[in-house]
Amino acid sequence: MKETRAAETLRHRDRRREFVLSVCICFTFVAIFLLCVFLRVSASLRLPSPQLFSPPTSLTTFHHALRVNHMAEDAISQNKERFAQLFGSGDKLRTIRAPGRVNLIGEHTDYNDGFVFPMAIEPQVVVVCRSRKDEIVKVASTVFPNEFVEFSLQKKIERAKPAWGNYVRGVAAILMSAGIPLSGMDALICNSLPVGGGLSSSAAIEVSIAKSLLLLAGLSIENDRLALICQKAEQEYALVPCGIMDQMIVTAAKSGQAMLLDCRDFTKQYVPLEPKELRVVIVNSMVKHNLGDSEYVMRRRQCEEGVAILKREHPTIKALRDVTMKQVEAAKGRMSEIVYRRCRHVVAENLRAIEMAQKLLMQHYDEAGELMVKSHNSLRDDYEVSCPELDFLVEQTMKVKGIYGARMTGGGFGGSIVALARPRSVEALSEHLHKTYTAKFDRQPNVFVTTATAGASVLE
Ligand code: GAF
Repeated sequence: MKETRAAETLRHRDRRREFVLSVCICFTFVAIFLLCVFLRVSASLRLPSPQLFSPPTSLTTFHHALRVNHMAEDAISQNKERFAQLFGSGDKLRTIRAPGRVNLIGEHTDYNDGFVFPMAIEPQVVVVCRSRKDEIVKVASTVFPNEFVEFSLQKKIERAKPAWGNYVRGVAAILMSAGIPLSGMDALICNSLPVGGGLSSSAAIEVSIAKSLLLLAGLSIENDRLALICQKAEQEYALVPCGIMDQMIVTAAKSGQAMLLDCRDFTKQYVPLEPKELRVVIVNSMVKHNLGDSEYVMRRRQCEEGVAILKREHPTIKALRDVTMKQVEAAKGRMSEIVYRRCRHVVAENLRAIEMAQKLLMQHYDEAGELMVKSHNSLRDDYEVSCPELDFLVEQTMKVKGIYGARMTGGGFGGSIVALARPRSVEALSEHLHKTYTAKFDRQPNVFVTTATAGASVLE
């Protein structure tokens, strides 16, 4: 009897111990679960902060069939030979490169003081140059082989033909008017960027020419100032009232990273792109619509009109960057339907740019891709800067397995789309687009993969 009771007490104790143990295990699981939820929520609420950003991931081992060789060593030495044919032999030649750019998201937000999220790409402009003894600047281009641009630094620099020369004239004129003394230069502009492809060949030309002139004058200026000078050159000499995105990314890009830029105060936050998981694919529609420039001017005016209306209710508003969606909705009845849609795009796109940077930082590619598609739809329907070719390319891209997202990129009305893809789906995407786009529009798209490259630099 005594033994049975002792055995029962022991069993009872064992059961109690088991119970306490299971409760402890349950508690531990619940605590781990709650910790995970907390970390996830706090991560998604956090804006990307600079200390979160790791150094550039190594991209040097990445090779792909669709990766084009944008101006390798041998091409540069060929261009040096070409330079010698055009300008004769002489002192040591210098070479300066400036990349093109692709904007991942944040379109038509830069001139609204908003956020953009571009990266520099492999196609680039390389300037081969040498100083002259006189005050003459003489420039040739591989894209326009029979034309020279020539002007004196001692006279007022005016706009003139050929049109591409105004980027060169503008940069020299604005540098000089900023009190920067320049000396004469012979230069050859070599371009592996498609002109009119929406990949910012203009900014690449401006920045590489500015850096060449500065280098030969023995000077250098900091990136933001250089970007602002180049933007002014484009506005005043090419007569394009562009925002600051292109010149900023061309000067300040970092290898392996995209750049979230605040276009109001020029704060930059860099987000590494994980090369093992992600490919950035660019598809050039090979379409350049002429109405691009005039429509761009009109969009800027419509945004200003929206701000003027919103300001009446909220006097602190300076730009659409300061406006919430609630304020846009509340002002709907006081603005034209077009201005309302323009404002709605810019306000939503600003938020998408910040959110996309967070998503890429956290490697949430599906969600980043969804934001890209929303951006495209908004540019197509609300901002009306897309065209049938770009819409078709985005639509077809999204049909291919392994594509996270796609959207038109740049000013619009032609140019390129950008897609984020799983590495294994790139080949299938290229094949699909060549087949379907050619069948529909009777022209071949140009599909290529690019890594994120560094901003403009002196090569030698
Ligand atoms: C063009 C402009 F040059 C940029 O400043 C920007 O406004 C872009 O269109 C649209 O996002 O590239």
